[in-house]
Amino acid sequence: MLNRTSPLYKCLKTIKFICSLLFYITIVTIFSTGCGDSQNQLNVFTWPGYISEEIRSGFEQEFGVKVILDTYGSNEDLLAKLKAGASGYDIIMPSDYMVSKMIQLDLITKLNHDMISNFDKISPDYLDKYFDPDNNYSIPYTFGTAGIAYDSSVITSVVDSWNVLWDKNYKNQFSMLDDPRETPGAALKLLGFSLNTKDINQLQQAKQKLIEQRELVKQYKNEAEELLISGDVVLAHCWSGDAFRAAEKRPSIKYVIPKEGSSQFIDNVCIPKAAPHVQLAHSFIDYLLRPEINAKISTFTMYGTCVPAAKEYLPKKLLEHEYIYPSKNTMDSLEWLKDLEDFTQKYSRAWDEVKAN
Ligand code: SPD
Repeated sequence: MLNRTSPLYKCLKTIKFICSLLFYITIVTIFSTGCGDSQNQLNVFTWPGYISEEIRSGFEQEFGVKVILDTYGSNEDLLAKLKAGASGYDIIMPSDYMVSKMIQLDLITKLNHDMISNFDKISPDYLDKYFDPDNNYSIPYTFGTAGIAYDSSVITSVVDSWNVLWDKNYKNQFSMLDDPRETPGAALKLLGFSLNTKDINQLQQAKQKLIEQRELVKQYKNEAEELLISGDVVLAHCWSGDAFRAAEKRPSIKYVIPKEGSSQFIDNVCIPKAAPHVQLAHSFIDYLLRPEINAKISTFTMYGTCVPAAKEYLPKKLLEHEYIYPSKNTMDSLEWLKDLEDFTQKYSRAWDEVKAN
């Protein structure tokens, strides 16, 4: 038994006190920084297949931070998450019409252009668009189109119209995008209407068309790449990058923009209003705009680069490929999706009814 007055007893007591103090400081630190959330962490909420491991780990190593990726399937899913109060994200990647909606709803932060030294590397072709004139809130990440991918070793007839996705011969052999704007948009285009129509009659016709198609569809899915590569589907309503990536693995896959027209998009990098790491988010945006990094993004996603200097680092096959850079005529035939304000609910309802059938 140790004597309470002995030097050894006093020494052990001091050590015990220091240990308790350290334990207390650790607990306080963890809770005051948000239950384990670190200042050295960037939380990115993006589309699947948009940030490669190389881009993620490159930023982590250079900046000494951790990058956590989470994904969403559609602009509407992203919006719903933010509106429900998700507050931990530092970076999000909404498309054009969703940027304007988020500005209007005050969900995204004004960017500090002084912290984005590579801003002037962006081509003016992708700046000052209708959804964010002056790019106060958004930086273009990639651009692309929606269309039809098909396996030319199976489908030998000409594929040039949305009609092929209503052909009973392909029952259970194709997928459609699972998107409340793109999918009604394809039906609207087939019917000769704008994919931004606010005419309820036209929207009802498109809904009926999609209900009629329902029993033919194998799957509603936004990432058609794997389905096409595995041969699970021989046709897919999809975005251009996903078709191009599938074609890399299965060269008989081709991609076409239907003659009735389709949509084009720019996906953008934005910082949500409640982002915990705003400064780091600006550094990440600046990093993405470095030409050699941007070339890696284009090579990985197979969407177009908005940074002309990145082309120096791109493989030849990605430089002028028609899947990425369609002709001016084709681009002129394409529409941008627009925020339809209150009428958006009618699209969501129509889409829910299609899926429920
Ligand atoms: N695999 C990434 C797909 C990203 C597509 N975003 C397009 C949105 C068009 N409205």
